[in-house]
Amino acid sequence: MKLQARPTILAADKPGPNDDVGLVTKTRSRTQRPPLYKVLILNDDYTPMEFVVHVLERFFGMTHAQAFELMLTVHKKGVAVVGVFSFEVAETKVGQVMDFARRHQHPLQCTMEKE
Ligand code: TYC
Repeated sequence: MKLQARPTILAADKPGPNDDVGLVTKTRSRTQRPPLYKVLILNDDYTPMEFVVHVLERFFGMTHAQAFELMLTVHKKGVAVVGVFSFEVAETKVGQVMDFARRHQHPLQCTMEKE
């Protein structure tokens, strides 16, 4: 017959009255929301209204009616928020609008700012 090796519990391993036994503690860390960025479109005296309407339809998924209304707001007030996006999406949209305006030789300006 074989002798079974038994684990020896040393004094140092034995739980004492102040040890955490059977307690699971969780550190709750608040989940941070990623920052959002407003994309703004600015008025100028030269970009044709229809071009701005087209930009809003093409890059911001607006209907013709929505785009026309927002274009008029920018025309009257000087600036308007086109949408709110993650940094990467906002950056892409600004780039697309600026590139499209430049290619058509219109001075239309589009910027982003942290919300
Ligand atoms: N003010 C321009 C015009 O009278 C039209 C315009 C509207 C230009 C909105 C830019 O973001 C703009 N032709």
